[in-house]
Amino acid sequence: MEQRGLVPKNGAMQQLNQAALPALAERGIAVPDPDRRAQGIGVVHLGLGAFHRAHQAMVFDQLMRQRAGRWGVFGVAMRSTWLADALAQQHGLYSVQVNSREGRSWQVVGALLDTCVAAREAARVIAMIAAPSTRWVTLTVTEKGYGPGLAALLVQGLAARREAGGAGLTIASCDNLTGNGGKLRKLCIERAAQESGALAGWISQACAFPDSMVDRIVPAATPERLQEAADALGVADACALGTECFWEWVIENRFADPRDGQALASVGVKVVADVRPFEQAKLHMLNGSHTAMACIGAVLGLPTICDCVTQPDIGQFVHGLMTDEIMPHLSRPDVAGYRDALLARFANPALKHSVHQIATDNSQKIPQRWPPSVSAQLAAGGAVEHLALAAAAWMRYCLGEDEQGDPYLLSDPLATALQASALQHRGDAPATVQALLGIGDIWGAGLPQDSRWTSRVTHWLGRIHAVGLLAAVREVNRAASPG
Ligand code: CS2
Repeated sequence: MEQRGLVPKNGAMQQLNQAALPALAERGIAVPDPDRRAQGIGVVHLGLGAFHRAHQAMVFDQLMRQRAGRWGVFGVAMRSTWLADALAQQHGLYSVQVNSREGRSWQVVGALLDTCVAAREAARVIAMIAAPSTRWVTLTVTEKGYGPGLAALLVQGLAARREAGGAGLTIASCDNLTGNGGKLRKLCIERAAQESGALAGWISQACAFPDSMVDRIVPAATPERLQEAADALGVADACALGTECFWEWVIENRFADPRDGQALASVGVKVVADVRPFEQAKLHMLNGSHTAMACIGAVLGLPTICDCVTQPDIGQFVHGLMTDEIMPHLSRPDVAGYRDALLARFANPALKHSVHQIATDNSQKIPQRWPPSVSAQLAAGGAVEHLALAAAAWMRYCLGEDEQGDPYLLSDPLATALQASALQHRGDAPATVQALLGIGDIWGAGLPQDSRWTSRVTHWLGRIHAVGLLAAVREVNRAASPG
């Protein structure tokens, strides 16, 4: 979720670009390898949002500093033009503020060597996927991006590559989907098979689609952050970002060029045989709690995740959600330590991570984040009180108005239908639950039929109507730890 036109009020201030780097280095700011452009593009990245730029691009930047192969990035925005154009004006350079408990530091990232917009320049994207110098394609196109448009673009690029006699690629999905590599592989092969069996066969044999778990909290930029960048750098950066110190990338050991695993591991990426334990822990614990807090915060009028988790009742609720209803089904080592680290990350006051940003596309995110834990708890005969309250909070969120009566926009492909349903049944918990919990694309086929689940969601939605959301959160907390 990028914001356009956030230019600091610095009048004639010089802009961040290649010529500004020596002065920045003198200020003690980490700058990219001066020869970065000579290293060449090896990666085509689709989805130029904040997350990629503060995560994979920083890993590639590190590899470029070590001269560990060809990792320069051709950054493709899928639709939005302003960011690709702003980055082009800055020679692909942007700054990242890294916020830890010890303080903040700034770094200029130089992995992006060129940018374009897929909707405007599809032929360039196809040519770059086909270029002999390209070794990887990475993707952060969000949950809703995995459709026919993406498949067509990738398959056209891969067809051109095969026709030119090119080698296979590593194609790494970095979106918050379960089994993201396998999903992308299936999408590409099915699309290719519509054109030619030989092309589908080549993709399945020559290209590698590793599963990936990627993690770093990267809020959308704000005018305040851009101003802080200008103050720290002494130049204007329209593309500056803030993030936390923590980052994690766990990737399946499946590469078109097997040497890439070693290179990635040398800069801190975990290369493993099976990503699932890491992926499940991250999607269910981090993203699952995020979506719960996003709905709760939006309804209560709490603007950020930090505001939510540091409110004692909500903090206790999130702890209980993770401990009682999510953790029993995870196999990541030291999952209690993982929970405690997450709670500390959520409470980072510098991030100011907006609940409305996280609530964007809820209908596309919930399927990966909540139903697997609900089903596992029900199968084990365990409690689902926290998850049911989270689901009820989402339904209350769909009204598009907080408890003070202040309206907000739902930004979701299903927004119109969700809000219409919520408004139609306003105040009627059983009817709301029947309408919103029955959407199979969100909840799957089994859960809407499970009366244990639907009755608990109905109970908590009724309590939200009767006593308000925060009092309902307290009731869940009391029920979970009586006395
Ligand atoms: C968040 C994620 O916006 C959201 O849906 O839950 O972007 C989250 O911050 C990242 O996955 C953290 O790695």
